[in-house]
Amino acid sequence: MAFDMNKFSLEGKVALVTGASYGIGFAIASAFAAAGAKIAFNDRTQEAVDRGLASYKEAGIEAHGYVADVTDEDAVAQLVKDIERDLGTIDILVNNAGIIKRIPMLEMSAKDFRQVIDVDLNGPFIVSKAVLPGMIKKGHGKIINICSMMSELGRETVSAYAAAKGGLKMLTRNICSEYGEANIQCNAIGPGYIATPQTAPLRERQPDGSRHPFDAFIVAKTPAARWGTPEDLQGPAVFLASDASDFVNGLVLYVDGGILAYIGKQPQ
Ligand code: NAP
Ligand code: GCO
Repeated sequence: MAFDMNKFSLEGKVALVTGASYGIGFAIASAFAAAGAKIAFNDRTQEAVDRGLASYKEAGIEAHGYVADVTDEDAVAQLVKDIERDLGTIDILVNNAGIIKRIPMLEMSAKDFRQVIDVDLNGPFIVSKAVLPGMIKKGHGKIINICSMMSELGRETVSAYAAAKGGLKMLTRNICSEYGEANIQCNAIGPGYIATPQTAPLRERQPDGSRHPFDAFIVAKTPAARWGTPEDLQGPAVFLASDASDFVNGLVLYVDGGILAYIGKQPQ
């Protein structure tokens, strides 16, 4: 049977990538634009949106930027209205905006814990809830949640982040379960350790010029023997946003250089 490569095209689709003025979101939105999609993104401040718009322009991409905090239901409702007015109904949503607080659990305040859950878990709920009615009416939709290694694994200092990203994995499966019949595919990408501003503190050089111990630890823990780049996530994101993945639903696609497959280096 012949295969139509156009199934990977996003020509004419409207995509909203949250928190995409730089980092992983910017890379995913840029890939969507190359595949033919119209790009909308949001960030919390006008300053961040303006910086993002300048980066898209420099990359030759005509993106539309909006100020909206993903934890604010009214702001998100307005965001979706504005995108519908400017570009049309949203076909593809990437819940990318996220924060992390690396604090040992016994030192973490409930306020800090709640803030991480609010952005990383409540945010995707709020934005998905706002775009789903348009998708259902249109008869199709793709939601891609950005999960983490911490959707599967724990580690010291990231209790709130792990709780949120583990929850986001189950929100992914639940949206699939609840709206699959409406031709909505909700999947997730679970990036491994990716070099972005979020992970910069884990890669800082030591005063003597040597690698940060966590940096060396991650390279040893990754069969690919390197940190990932935002570009590593582009192909998987285009796949999950395209018609080529129409029967893939509720999946977390780990893009981690093999971390989850690996028990770790043997002692020499
Ligand atoms: P990043 O460099 O810190 O970028 C996160 C983006 O989200 C920023 O543009 C940020 O804007 C925005 N944002 C934060 N809070 C927001 C809010 N309440 N409303 C709207 N936008 C908000 O992070 P990244 O490394 O690209 O990560 C992107 C996503 O991938 C996150 O969900 C992260 O948890 C996940 N992830 C990252 C890695 C990694 O290794 N880097 C691995 C797995 C998963 P401001 O700068 O203006 O706050
Ligand atoms: C951490 C990291 C996480 C990871 C990522 C792994 O402190 O463990 O910063 O944010 O980068 O989520 O998938």
